[in-house]
This record gives sequence, C-alpha cells and structure tokens, in this order.
Amino acid sequence: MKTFTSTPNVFGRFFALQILTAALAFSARAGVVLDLNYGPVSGLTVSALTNFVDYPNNPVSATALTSGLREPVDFGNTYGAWTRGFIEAPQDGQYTFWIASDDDGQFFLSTDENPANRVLVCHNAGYVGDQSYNDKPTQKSALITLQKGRKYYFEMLHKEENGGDHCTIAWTLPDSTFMTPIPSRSLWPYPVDYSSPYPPLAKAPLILTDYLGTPVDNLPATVSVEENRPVDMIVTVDATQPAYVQWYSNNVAIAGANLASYNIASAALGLNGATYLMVVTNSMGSNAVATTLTVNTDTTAPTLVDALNLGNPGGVIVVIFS
Ligand SMILES: [Ca+2]
Ligand SMILES: [Ca+2]
Repeated sequence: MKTFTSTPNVFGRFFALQILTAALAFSARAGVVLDLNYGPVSGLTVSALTNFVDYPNNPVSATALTSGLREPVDFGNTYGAWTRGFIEAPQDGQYTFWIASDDDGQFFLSTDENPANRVLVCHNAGYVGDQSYNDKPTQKSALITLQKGRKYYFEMLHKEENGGDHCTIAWTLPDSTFMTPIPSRSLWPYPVDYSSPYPPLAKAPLILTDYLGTPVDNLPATVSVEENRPVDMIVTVDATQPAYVQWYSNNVAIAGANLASYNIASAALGLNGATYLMVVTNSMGSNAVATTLTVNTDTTAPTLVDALNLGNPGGVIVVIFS
C-alpha cells in the first residue's frame, strides 16, 4: 500500500466518494405528486392563495415533484402553489412532520386516505431558510400515529411574494430517522384527469413509467446486482385509495412487504433467478408488475480507492476498497 503522507489528494478522494455514492445509491425518482401553480397573485399569506379567484380550478402550470415533497427552489414571484397526494407510511408508529417555507406555508394531513379528514398539522408564517425547520414552534407537528402501508391524504399550500422561495416537508420516522424532504418513495399521486384543471378521477391502479412526461421509477423486466449488494425495487402507482400492495417472491407472498418499494439489504447468490411480483389492488381493480433478479458473482478483486489520514496522534489511516 502506498504510504499516505503528503497533501491529501482531494480530486482522488472526491472521485472515490463518487464511486461509493454510485455503489450505495438508491433510486431517487420514485413516487410523484403534482404541484399546481397559481398566479400572478400578490401577498405573503396562504389565504392570499386560497382566496384567489383562480384557486383551485385554474392553475397556470403544473409541476411533477419526483424528488420528494419539495417544491422547486426560486421558482418565481407572486405565485401560490397547491400540492396534494398521499403519503405511504413506511413504518408503524409515531411520526413528526416539519415544514420550512419562503414565504408562508401550510401542511395538512388526513387521518386516513379521505381528503375530508385533513387537519393542519404544521405551518410557517414569515420566511425561513431553505429546509430550516427549527425557527418557530409551529413548523413542527405533534406526534402522529400512522400505520405501515396505509396511504394518508395530504396537502401542501405555499405562497410566495418576492425574493427567494421554497417549500419543503420533512419527517421524523418512528425509529427517529429524520428525512428532508419526505422521500418520493413514500409518495403516491392524487388521481386526477391530467387535463387542466386536474379534476379528481376514480382510477383502478395504473403503474406509471412517467408522469406528465417526467420519468418515474418502475420495475424493469430484469434487475441485476452484484452479490451481497442491496437491491431496491420501486413501483410508482396512480390509484384511487385505499389501494393495497403485496410483493411476492417466486409466487409466495412476502410477509410485511406491502409498500410501493421493496428492499433487499444484501442479495445472496441463492437469489439469482428469483422472480419478484408486485400486485396493487383497489376497489376498482388490480394491476401487477414483475421482474427477474440476476445476482452476479463478485469476481473483481478489491482495489484501493482511497486512503484517509485522520490526522490523529496515532497516525490512523482509513483505507477504502472497492
Ligand atoms: Ca421568488
Ligand atoms: Ca419570498
């Protein structure tokens, strides 16, 4: 091994981190919600949007949010935005929701999939920094108990006057993991007629490959992975709620696998050739998508990708292998 004594190789380290990031990366484009934009309408408060003559039936544009529950940053001025959809709870237990917005923002969550049961759970008045959640007590919700696999209707309302603008919803999971934004893998779209003004529509489950032209994650016919690496299978579904998911492996139902995504933490060689099937059902019908898993033997000898001198008195060096 080469001794690591001189100036740190910043570029090399960056490159090594890129490789590691690529190896560990989970898919980032799963799930989608529709962000409807209104304006021009002046004012800082959410009521300036909800009292606007064109709200809710005459949005000027629509944006598919595919990177979690987060609006585009610095989208414009004198506009209001309304996003609705469903949050799929990934765990059983108590959640905390957080909002950060510029200018004012409100987040409503239903006690179930029914929009009529929505409740304001957190809000922000007066701008805060992007994803800055601890400026005001109202930015944080009370503890809210959710059930794994259930879908909960939500609405995010946001009003921008001038200057910077953003609006993001974060959560703390029952296991204390904090995530900003709420990831797209936990979002389901609200079923609408895609023509403006996007009226609600009853839909049997529809497995999406794109949403308003924006690609979303779907299950390819085959998924390849190197042995002992993680596999993340994600399906994006548009459906009237309640909708129920069940994953099968080699046609056997997998206990507890009832989310729109299914993760294998470490793919053993024995899983090579296994089939995975995701079935989604609601009162109007069902749909399914399947894939075959290919697990490749890890035949590449480990190579040194980086060595990090921790600068401690003991001279400890961390080495990273591929
Ligand atoms: Ca702005
Ligand atoms: Ca602003």
